[in-house]
Amino acid sequence: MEFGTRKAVAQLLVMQPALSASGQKGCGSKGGSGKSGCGSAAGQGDLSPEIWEKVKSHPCYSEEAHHHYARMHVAVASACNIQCNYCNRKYDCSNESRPGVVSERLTPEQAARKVLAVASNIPQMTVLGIAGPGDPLANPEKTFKTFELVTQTAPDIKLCLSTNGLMLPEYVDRISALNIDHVTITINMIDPEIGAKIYPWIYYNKKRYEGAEAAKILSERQLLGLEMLTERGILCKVNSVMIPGINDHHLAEVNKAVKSRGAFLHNIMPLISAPEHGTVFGLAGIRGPTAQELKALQDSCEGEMNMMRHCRQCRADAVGLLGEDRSDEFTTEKVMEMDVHYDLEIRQAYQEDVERQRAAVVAARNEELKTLAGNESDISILIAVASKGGGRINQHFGHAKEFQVYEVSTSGVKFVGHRRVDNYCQGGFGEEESLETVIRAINDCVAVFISRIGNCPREGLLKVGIEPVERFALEYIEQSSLAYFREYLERVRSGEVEHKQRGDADIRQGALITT
Ligand code: CLF
Ligand code: SF4
Repeated sequence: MEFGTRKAVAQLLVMQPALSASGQKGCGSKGGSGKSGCGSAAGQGDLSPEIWEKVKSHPCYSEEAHHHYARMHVAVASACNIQCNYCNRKYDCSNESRPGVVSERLTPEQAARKVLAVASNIPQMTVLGIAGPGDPLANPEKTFKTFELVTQTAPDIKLCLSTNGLMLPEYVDRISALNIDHVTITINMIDPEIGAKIYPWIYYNKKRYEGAEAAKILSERQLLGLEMLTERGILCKVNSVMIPGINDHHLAEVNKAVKSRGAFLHNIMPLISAPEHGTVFGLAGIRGPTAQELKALQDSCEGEMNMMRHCRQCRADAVGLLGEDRSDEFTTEKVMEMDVHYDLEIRQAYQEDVERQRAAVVAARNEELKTLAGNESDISILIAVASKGGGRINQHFGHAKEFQVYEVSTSGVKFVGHRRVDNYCQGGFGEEESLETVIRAINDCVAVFISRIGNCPREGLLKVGIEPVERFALEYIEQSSLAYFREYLERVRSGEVEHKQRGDADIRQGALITT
């Protein structure tokens, strides 16, 4: 490699604090109906080399990858052919992210240029997704044209598509021919009576259908499309929105149905619902699930197949690591003025460094795990972590806009979700109200790991029994969680700490969404 290239990589590493903090951190299953290393299980596990190659740098298909690799969406698909009661695509606010919400709609040409601009500036951006703001397959020409243009100019970028599935069977061959090897289908029901409560209408074959008839057609098309894709070896993820009182008890059946048709991953997401969103569910007062309700459903389905728990329900124009949104840096106006230098060599060199960092995270975690050997206990705890990425505890309490939540027990450590919050530090001052929302969001955790925290929030957290922990600042999350857990068990055994079941926690309504 030329010196100039090495220098460029070094500069990029300096520019990306999330990845460069001195060192370094899958989802997976077989394409068929199997289950293997997902959640925070690291590395290839029992995945075939072919599948591993597809998932290892996809931030949605691998939990481990999401700490290191970014995705971007381009909002080229405006129209939709169905109506979901949790969606209102008229809403457009950059502080608010729900299905279909975007700031700008792009032509395929604008989108392709934006992809190049992002790829040049964010070398860990490995995936281009088209996820809206409507349905990509209700806008097939714009969607496929965008993918074609990107394949020609940035061949190392993985292509990803997210659809409601209504038109999927028609386009499976085109998807396959374009090497789009990741497809998400949102499947919220397999029972048309339940579907009628979620979908007021669909528009199919130039005709509008309503009620259970509409839901029946949609469900048949979704399941047929899923089968056709998996037969062709395309990795499929199924997203399901958990809607308390409507499909929450039905999603276990959906899980079985999609598993039997070869889905790779199931992502059960919380309904995001508030009256100000103007959605049917929001206006009707249908609430989203609590953190414990969501986790219980995900846990119950986990025995059946791999569950995705790190979804950030992103906007249809999101850019960056999951959990961050850098779309403001890449508006059409800014992209048109940017000097774009797409350099495959720089990108590959950067990603090789990421892989080294990632291997170091896994090695540190495995070493720490050994120290728990022989420590049998029924206790498991949740720990909240402030992280900017790279698998490290590298964020100040007051700057965190989300906390990642890990479950730790003597069997190991796994990522179980994230909680979005209003950041505590507003213009240099802490906000009492924000502290309350943070506490409600991580109320089920025994500790919060941060790089730093001020005295006021520290005292507020201690008062409600959440221990703020700074001593692992800049260390690896999983290794530190296991070390803390070992000490916690010792404190419980010595009587210093009484282990109690903690209460439930809120999932913030008004958080991110798309696929
Ligand atoms: Fe985008 Fe979706 Fe592809 Fe990922 S998002 S099209 S699979 S690249 Fe990912 Fe965002 Fe969750 Fe979607 S975190 S909403 S699951
Ligand atoms: Fe269409 Fe997606 Fe909105 Fe449903 S959530 S109405 S599929 S854009």
